[in-house]
Amino acid sequence: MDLFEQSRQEEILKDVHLLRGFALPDQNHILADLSAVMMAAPLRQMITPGGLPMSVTTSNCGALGWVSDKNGYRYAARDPKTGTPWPAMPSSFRQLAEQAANTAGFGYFNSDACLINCYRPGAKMGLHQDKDEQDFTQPIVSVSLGIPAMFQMGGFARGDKTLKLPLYHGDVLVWGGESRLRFHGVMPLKPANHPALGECRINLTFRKGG
Ligand code: MD3
Ligand code: FE
Repeated sequence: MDLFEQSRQEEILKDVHLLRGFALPDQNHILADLSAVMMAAPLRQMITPGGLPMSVTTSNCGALGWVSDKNGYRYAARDPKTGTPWPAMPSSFRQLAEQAANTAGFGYFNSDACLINCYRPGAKMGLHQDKDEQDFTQPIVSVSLGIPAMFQMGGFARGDKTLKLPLYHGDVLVWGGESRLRFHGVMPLKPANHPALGECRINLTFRKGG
Protein backbone atom coordinates (compact mmCIF):
# COMPACT_ATOMS: atom_id res chain seq x y z
CA MET A 1 0.00 0.00 0.00
CA ASP A 2 1.45 3.41 -0.93
CA LEU A 3 1.16 6.65 1.01
CA PHE A 4 -1.71 7.86 -1.13
CA GLU A 5 -3.76 4.73 -0.42
CA GLN A 6 -3.02 4.97 3.32
CA SER A 7 -4.35 8.50 3.40
CA ARG A 8 -7.57 7.23 1.77
CA GLN A 9 -8.19 4.66 4.53
CA GLU A 10 -8.32 5.70 8.13
CA GLU A 11 -9.64 4.39 11.45
CA ILE A 12 -11.54 7.42 12.76
CA LEU A 13 -12.38 5.80 16.09
CA LYS A 14 -11.87 2.23 17.31
CA ASP A 15 -13.69 -0.02 14.79
CA VAL A 16 -14.89 2.90 12.63
CA HIS A 17 -13.15 2.88 9.24
CA LEU A 18 -13.39 5.58 6.59
CA LEU A 19 -12.55 4.45 3.04
CA ARG A 20 -12.42 7.65 0.97
CA GLY A 21 -13.50 7.12 -2.65
CA PHE A 22 -13.84 3.36 -2.23
CA ALA A 23 -17.02 3.23 -4.37
CA LEU A 24 -15.60 5.35 -7.22
CA PRO A 25 -14.00 2.66 -9.41
CA ASP A 26 -17.37 0.88 -9.90
CA GLN A 27 -19.61 3.96 -9.63
CA ASN A 28 -21.16 3.75 -13.11
CA HIS A 29 -22.26 0.17 -12.50
CA ILE A 30 -23.56 1.05 -9.01
CA LEU A 31 -25.51 4.10 -10.24
CA ALA A 32 -27.12 2.09 -13.08
CA ASP A 33 -28.14 -0.69 -10.65
CA LEU A 34 -29.43 1.93 -8.17
CA SER A 35 -31.62 3.45 -10.86
CA ALA A 36 -33.15 0.04 -11.68
CA VAL A 37 -33.81 -0.70 -7.97
CA MET A 38 -35.53 2.68 -7.50
CA MET A 39 -37.77 2.04 -10.54
CA ALA A 40 -38.96 -1.25 -8.98
CA ALA A 41 -39.23 0.10 -5.41
CA PRO A 42 -39.75 3.89 -5.54
CA LEU A 43 -38.43 6.21 -2.84
CA ARG A 44 -41.09 7.22 -0.28
CA GLN A 45 -41.29 9.03 3.04
CA MET A 46 -41.53 6.57 5.92
CA ILE A 47 -43.53 7.59 8.99
CA THR A 48 -41.86 7.34 12.40
CA PRO A 49 -43.61 5.48 15.24
CA GLY A 50 -44.33 8.96 16.63
CA GLY A 51 -46.42 9.71 13.52
CA LEU A 52 -44.09 12.22 11.81
CA PRO A 53 -42.76 11.77 8.26
CA MET A 54 -38.97 11.38 8.04
CA SER A 55 -37.18 14.13 6.09
CA VAL A 56 -35.38 11.56 3.93
CA THR A 57 -37.08 9.43 1.28
CA THR A 58 -36.39 5.72 1.51
CA SER A 59 -36.34 2.42 -0.35
CA ASN A 60 -34.60 -0.93 0.06
CA CYS A 61 -33.17 -3.86 -1.82
CA GLY A 62 -32.12 -7.31 -0.67
CA ALA A 63 -33.94 -10.11 1.15
CA LEU A 64 -34.96 -7.71 3.92
CA GLY A 65 -35.82 -4.02 3.99
CA TRP A 66 -35.85 -1.61 6.93
CA VAL A 67 -39.32 -0.13 7.36
CA SER A 68 -40.96 2.30 9.74
CA ASP A 69 -44.61 3.04 10.41
CA LYS A 70 -46.87 3.80 13.37
CA ASN A 71 -46.22 0.28 14.71
CA GLY A 72 -42.44 0.79 14.93
CA TYR A 73 -39.18 0.06 13.15
CA ARG A 74 -38.49 -3.41 11.77
CA TYR A 75 -37.08 -5.48 8.91
CA ALA A 76 -39.64 -6.82 6.40
CA ALA A 77 -39.29 -9.10 3.36
CA ARG A 78 -41.92 -7.17 1.38
CA ASP A 79 -42.30 -3.57 0.31
CA PRO A 80 -45.39 -2.35 2.22
CA LYS A 81 -46.15 -0.01 -0.72
CA THR A 82 -46.41 -2.73 -3.38
CA GLY A 83 -46.83 -5.91 -1.29
CA THR A 84 -44.07 -7.55 -3.33
CA PRO A 85 -40.58 -8.64 -2.22
CA TRP A 86 -37.91 -5.90 -2.29
CA PRO A 87 -35.77 -5.93 -5.45
CA ALA A 88 -32.82 -8.34 -5.23
CA MET A 89 -29.56 -6.82 -4.06
CA PRO A 90 -27.53 -6.11 -7.22
CA SER A 91 -24.21 -7.97 -7.33
CA SER A 92 -22.40 -4.61 -7.68
CA PHE A 93 -23.90 -3.58 -4.30
CA ARG A 94 -23.15 -6.90 -2.60
CA GLN A 95 -19.55 -6.90 -3.83
CA LEU A 96 -18.95 -3.32 -2.73
CA ALA A 97 -20.24 -4.01 0.80
CA GLU A 98 -18.33 -7.28 1.07
CA GLN A 99 -15.05 -5.74 -0.18
CA ALA A 100 -15.40 -2.67 2.05
CA ALA A 101 -16.01 -4.77 5.19
CA ASN A 102 -13.10 -7.03 4.30
CA THR A 103 -10.78 -4.06 3.59
CA ALA A 104 -11.74 -2.54 6.96
CA GLY A 105 -10.74 -5.80 8.67
CA PHE A 106 -14.17 -7.22 9.51
CA GLY A 107 -13.75 -10.36 7.38
CA TYR A 108 -16.60 -11.78 5.33
CA PHE A 109 -19.79 -9.68 5.54
CA ASN A 110 -22.99 -11.27 4.27
CA SER A 111 -25.49 -8.40 4.31
CA ASP A 112 -29.12 -9.21 3.59
CA ALA A 113 -30.52 -5.66 3.72
CA CYS A 114 -29.61 -2.50 1.83
CA LEU A 115 -31.41 0.65 2.93
CA ILE A 116 -31.48 3.49 0.41
CA ASN A 117 -31.89 6.96 1.93
CA CYS A 118 -32.25 10.04 -0.29
CA TYR A 119 -31.39 13.44 1.25
CA ARG A 120 -32.46 16.63 -0.51
CA PRO A 121 -31.08 19.96 0.79
CA GLY A 122 -32.47 20.49 4.32
CA ALA A 123 -33.05 16.76 4.98
CA LYS A 124 -31.32 15.33 8.06
CA MET A 125 -31.23 12.35 10.37
CA GLY A 126 -31.28 12.89 14.10
CA LEU A 127 -28.87 11.13 16.45
CA HIS A 128 -29.84 7.47 16.89
CA GLN A 129 -28.41 3.98 17.33
CA ASP A 130 -28.92 1.16 14.81
CA LYS A 131 -30.45 -1.52 17.01
CA ASP A 132 -33.23 -3.09 14.95
CA GLU A 133 -30.89 -5.91 13.84
CA GLN A 134 -30.68 -9.41 15.37
CA ASP A 135 -26.90 -9.68 15.54
CA PHE A 136 -24.80 -6.73 16.74
CA THR A 137 -21.56 -8.65 16.04
CA GLN A 138 -22.14 -7.89 12.32
CA PRO A 139 -20.64 -4.64 10.98
CA ILE A 140 -22.51 -1.98 8.96
CA VAL A 141 -21.32 -0.52 5.67
CA SER A 142 -22.47 2.96 4.59
CA VAL A 143 -21.89 4.27 1.05
CA SER A 144 -22.26 7.99 0.28
CA LEU A 145 -23.24 9.11 -3.24
CA GLY A 146 -24.12 12.51 -4.66
CA ILE A 147 -23.87 15.81 -2.78
CA PRO A 148 -21.79 16.06 0.43
CA ALA A 149 -23.12 15.58 3.95
CA MET A 150 -21.79 16.26 7.44
CA PHE A 151 -22.01 13.15 9.60
CA GLN A 152 -22.12 13.19 13.37
CA MET A 153 -20.53 10.39 15.33
CA GLY A 154 -21.33 10.24 19.00
CA GLY A 155 -20.70 7.90 21.88
CA PHE A 156 -22.92 5.37 23.59
CA ALA A 157 -25.22 7.84 25.34
CA ARG A 158 -27.28 10.41 23.45
CA GLY A 159 -25.64 13.35 25.25
CA ASP A 160 -22.02 12.31 24.53
CA LYS A 161 -19.96 14.75 22.50
CA THR A 162 -20.03 14.21 18.75
CA LEU A 163 -17.34 14.28 16.10
CA LYS A 164 -18.28 15.78 12.74
CA LEU A 165 -17.09 14.20 9.52
CA PRO A 166 -17.75 15.40 5.96
CA LEU A 167 -18.66 12.61 3.52
CA TYR A 168 -18.38 12.92 -0.25
CA HIS A 169 -19.49 11.01 -3.33
CA GLY A 170 -17.88 7.58 -3.27
CA ASP A 171 -16.87 7.53 0.40
CA VAL A 172 -17.53 4.36 2.37
CA LEU A 173 -17.75 4.12 6.14
CA VAL A 174 -17.55 0.72 7.87
CA TRP A 175 -18.15 0.26 11.57
CA GLY A 176 -18.73 -2.61 13.95
CA GLY A 177 -17.13 -4.23 16.97
CA GLU A 178 -16.85 -1.82 19.87
CA SER A 179 -18.45 0.98 17.82
CA ARG A 180 -21.48 -0.94 16.53
CA LEU A 181 -23.92 0.82 18.85
CA ARG A 182 -22.55 4.36 18.70
CA PHE A 183 -25.05 7.17 18.29
CA HIS A 184 -24.83 8.79 14.84
CA GLY A 185 -26.72 11.19 12.61
CA VAL A 186 -26.58 13.45 9.58
CA MET A 187 -26.71 17.27 9.79
CA PRO A 188 -29.19 19.12 7.54
CA LEU A 189 -27.81 19.01 3.99
CA LYS A 190 -26.62 22.22 2.37
CA PRO A 191 -27.87 22.94 -1.17
CA ALA A 192 -25.47 21.58 -3.80
CA ASN A 193 -25.58 19.82 -7.14
CA HIS A 194 -23.93 16.58 -8.20
CA PRO A 195 -23.44 15.92 -11.93
CA ALA A 196 -24.93 12.41 -11.79
CA LEU A 197 -27.48 12.71 -8.96
CA GLY A 198 -28.57 16.36 -9.00
CA GLU A 199 -29.57 18.03 -5.71
CA CYS A 200 -29.49 14.78 -3.81
CA ARG A 201 -27.38 12.63 -1.52
CA ILE A 202 -28.04 8.91 -1.64
CA ASN A 203 -26.78 6.78 1.22
CA LEU A 204 -26.70 3.00 0.92
CA THR A 205 -26.64 1.30 4.34
CA PHE A 206 -25.77 -2.40 4.22
CA ARG A 207 -26.71 -4.44 7.25
CA LYS A 208 -27.46 -7.97 8.30
CA GLY A 209 -31.00 -7.47 9.56
CA GLY A 210 -32.11 -11.06 10.14
C1 MD3 B 1 -22.30 4.42 13.45
N1 MD3 B 1 -28.09 6.25 7.80
O1 MD3 B 1 -30.33 4.82 8.11
S1 MD3 B 1 -25.01 5.41 8.55
C2 MD3 B 1 -29.58 4.94 9.10
O2 MD3 B 1 -26.33 8.63 5.93
C3 MD3 B 1 -28.41 5.82 9.01
O3 MD3 B 1 -28.33 7.77 5.78
C4 MD3 B 1 -26.94 7.03 7.53
O4 MD3 B 1 -27.78 6.09 9.97
C5 MD3 B 1 -27.21 7.89 6.33
O5 MD3 B 1 -29.74 4.32 10.15
C6 MD3 B 1 -25.78 6.16 7.22
C7 MD3 B 1 -24.22 6.69 9.47
C8 MD3 B 1 -23.14 6.45 10.49
C9 MD3 B 1 -22.01 7.22 10.46
C10 MD3 B 1 -20.99 7.06 11.37
C11 MD3 B 1 -21.07 6.12 12.38
C12 MD3 B 1 -23.22 5.52 11.48
C13 MD3 B 1 -22.20 5.35 12.44
C14 MD3 B 1 -20.04 5.96 13.31
C15 MD3 B 1 -20.15 5.04 14.30
C16 MD3 B 1 -21.28 4.25 14.37
FE1 FE C 1 -28.24 4.69 11.50
